[in-house]
Amino acid sequence: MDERFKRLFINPPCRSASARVDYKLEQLLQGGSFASITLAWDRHVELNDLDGDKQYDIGETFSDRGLNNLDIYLISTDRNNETVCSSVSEVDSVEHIFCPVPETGSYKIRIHYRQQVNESVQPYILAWWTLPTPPLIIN
Ligand SMILES: [Ca+2]
Ligand SMILES: [Ca+2]
Repeated sequence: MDERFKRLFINPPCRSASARVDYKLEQLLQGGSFASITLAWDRHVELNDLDGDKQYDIGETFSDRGLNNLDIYLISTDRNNETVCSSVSEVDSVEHIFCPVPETGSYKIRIHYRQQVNESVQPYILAWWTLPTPPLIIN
């Protein structure tokens, strides 16, 4: 894996439910290569703070406030924003895509905040690895 092409973004917030955030890939992706994309976020829990000190102490518990539903897509911008691959679990806190790039061209990654279960702002982490086209060499 070439580290030059590994990108990581930490905690850009979605503004509200049904929000979409697009990350346009700067370089063309090579047809026949594979794209690996992973999105992760936390389940929202609240501390049952028995002594009111706003810190966890032994014997205290957490209440599960549920999991907001985020999905990811790999989209071809050359093909009028056609979805190439998607990861759209309704229950998990991770979405992962590993799929072939159908043809050399421009692509973007879309995060879709599909369903709000707790807070409207949902931090997440997105990482991806792709194989851009080799640079054109002119002699
Ligand atoms: Ca406490
Ligand atoms: Ca999902």
